[in-house]
Amino acid sequence: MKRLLILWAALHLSAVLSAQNPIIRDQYTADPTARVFGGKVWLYASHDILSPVEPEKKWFSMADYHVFSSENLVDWTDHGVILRQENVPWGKPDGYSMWAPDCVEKNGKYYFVFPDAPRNGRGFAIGVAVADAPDGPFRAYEKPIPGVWGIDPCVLQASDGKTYLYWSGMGLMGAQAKDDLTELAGTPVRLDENLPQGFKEGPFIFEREGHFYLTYPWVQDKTETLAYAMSDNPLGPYEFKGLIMAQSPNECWTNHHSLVQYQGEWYLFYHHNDYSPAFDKNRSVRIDKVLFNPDGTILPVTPTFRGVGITSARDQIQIDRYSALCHQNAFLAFLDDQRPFEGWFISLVRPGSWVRYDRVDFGEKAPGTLSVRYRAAKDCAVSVSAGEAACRFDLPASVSWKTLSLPADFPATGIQDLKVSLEEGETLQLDWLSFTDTSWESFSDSSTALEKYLVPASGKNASPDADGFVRRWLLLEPISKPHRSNNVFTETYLRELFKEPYFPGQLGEILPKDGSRVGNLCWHAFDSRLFNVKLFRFASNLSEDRYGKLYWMATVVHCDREIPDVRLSVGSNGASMWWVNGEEALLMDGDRRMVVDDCASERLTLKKGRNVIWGAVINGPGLSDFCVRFLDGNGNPVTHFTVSTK
Ligand code: FUB
Repeated sequence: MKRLLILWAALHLSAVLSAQNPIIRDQYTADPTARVFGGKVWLYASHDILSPVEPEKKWFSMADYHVFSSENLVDWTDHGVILRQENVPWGKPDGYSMWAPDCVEKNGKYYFVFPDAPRNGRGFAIGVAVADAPDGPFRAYEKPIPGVWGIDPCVLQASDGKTYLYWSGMGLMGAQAKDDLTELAGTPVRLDENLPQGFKEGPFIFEREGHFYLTYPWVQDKTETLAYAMSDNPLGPYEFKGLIMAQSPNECWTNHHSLVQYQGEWYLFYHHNDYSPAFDKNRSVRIDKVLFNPDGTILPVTPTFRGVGITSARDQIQIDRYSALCHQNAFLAFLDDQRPFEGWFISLVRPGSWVRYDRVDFGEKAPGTLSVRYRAAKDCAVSVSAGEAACRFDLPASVSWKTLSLPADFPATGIQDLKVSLEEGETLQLDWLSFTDTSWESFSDSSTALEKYLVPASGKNASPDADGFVRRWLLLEPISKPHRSNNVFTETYLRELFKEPYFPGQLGEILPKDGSRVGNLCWHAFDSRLFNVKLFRFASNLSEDRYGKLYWMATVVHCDREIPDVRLSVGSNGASMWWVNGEEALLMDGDRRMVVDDCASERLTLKKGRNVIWGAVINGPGLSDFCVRFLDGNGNPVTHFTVSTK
C-alpha cells in the first residue's frame, strides 16, 4: 500500500480525493476522531467491513484501523493500516471488535487508544499503541489499561496540564490518566448521571475558551442524535445544553463524532451509512462546519452532502454531493447499485427542478467551455447560474452516459454558488459538470475539437472496421510523465513503468466503468472516428498540457467461437505495451511513429467469449496515437468479433 501511495503521490494524485461527503470513498469508515498534528488534520476512524466470519450476522465488524490525513480537508491521503487485531497482544486475534479509537500526542510520542475484545474474558477492554509518528508504526502495549472496561475512548489533554480518559462503560466514565496512558491516575467518575437519560456511547470531550464540552451520541427518540453538555471542570458536573445534530431521517442507528479546530474554523466529523443504505453498520465519515454562539453554546449542525472546502470550477463538480436540492422533483441515486463507491447522480425530474452546489472557485478568468456528463431519454435544456453569470444549454437526448462540451458564455469569476435548473425536458440525470478555459471558438474551429476524433461510446457492441481496427476503447485520462525526450523508453524502463500499480483492477478481467475515477482522473469509453485512436487530441481536450503523458487503455473483444492462430498487430506513437487476457503480448520500445502493423505479437488464440485487451502508451514530446487489430495466419485482418468496454 505504501508503495502505491508513493507512486500516486508522484503522479500528483492523492490516494483518495474528495471535496464532499463522504470524504473517504473507497472503503467504509466510522467513528471519526480528528486531531491536528504538525499542521495537518489526522483522521483516526473505525474501519467497517462485512463480517468475514459471520456474514449472516448483521453486526459491527472491524479487523484493523487506517489513518488518513489532509492539509485542506478536501484531499485525503490514506496512510494504510496502522494496527491490526492480530497485533494486539491482549486482544482476540479474530474478535473483529476494533471499535471507535482516539489518538493524542505527548512529547513526540503518539498514543493511539482503542477498544478491542480481550483474548480472555468478555466485553471490551481499552488498550494503547505507541508510535513516533501519527501514521505509525504503532506498537500495542502488552496489556490493556487496568480497570477500564468499555468502548469508545477519548483523551483530553486539558489546559491544567493533566490528561483525562473518557469512555463508555457502566455509563459515561471519566478519570484522570497518566500521560502515557499506561494506567489511570485517579478514580473513575460517572458523568451522565445528571444528564437526560439516553446516553449510549461515543463520548468526545474538548476544551474551548475556558469551557469543557462533553459531547456524545444521545438517543432521544429512535436513533442517535449528537448532544452536548458544558462544564468548567474536565470531570464535571456537566450541564446539558441540547443537540449538535438531530437524528438522521433514514435511520442509521449510530452516529459518532469529534470536533476539531483547524486553521481558525471548527469542524464536526461524524458518520452516516451513505454507501450502505441497506446495512447501517457499514458507515462513512463526513465533515461539516460548526459555529459557536458568543456564550460558547454550539449552533446545531445540519448534515450536508456538500461538506466543506472549495471546489475548483475546472475540476469535475460532483453535483450529486449538493448543498441544496429541490426536493419535490429531484432525487439522488447510485450510478451502480452494485458498486456504491462509484458514487451517485442527480435526477432533475421536471422543468423547474434544480440542484445547488456551493463554493465553486471560478478563479480570475471566466471559463469558455462547460462539460457535462449526463443522460436523458429526451432532449433537455438547462440553465446554469453562478453569481451574476447565467447561461442556458441544450442537451440532446442520450440513453447512455455522455460527456458533452458546450460553449459557455459565462462571465463567472471568484467563488460562487452554482445552480443547475431543468428548463425543458424531463428526468435529466447529471453526474458532473466541469468548466474549462478553452474558448469555444478555438475549441470548435481548430483541429482540437475532440468530437472530430473520439465520441462517447454508445449502443450495443461495436464491430471492428473493415480493416479490422478496434475502435472502441476505454481510456484513462493521461497521467503526467514529463519526459523531454523519447530516448528513455528502453525495454527495462518500460517494464518497470508499466509494472507499477496505477489503479485497482489493472490488467484484470473486469474493466473500470466509464466515468469511474482514479484519483482525479476519469475513465472514458470512446469510439474512435479514425482507425487510429488520437490520444493527443484526448489530452488536448482536457488541458493545454498534452506532452509527456502516460495513457492506459482497455477493451473487450467478444468472439462467438475460438479464433486460433492470430497476432495482435499494433502501431503506436510512442512506446507501448499490450496484454491479451492477462498475458503480455507486445512490448514496443524506443521513439516510435505510428505505423500500421508496426509490431505483431506471437501467435495467440482468442477465446470464445470475452477477451480482455489492455494497453499502455507513453510519449514525451510529440503527438500520441495508436492502432490495434488482429491479423490471421495469412496476414489478413480478423473482423468476425465485436467490441465493448464491459
Ligand atoms: O463502531 C462501533 C460502535 O458504533 C462505536 O464504538 C459506537 O460509538 C458506534 O458508532
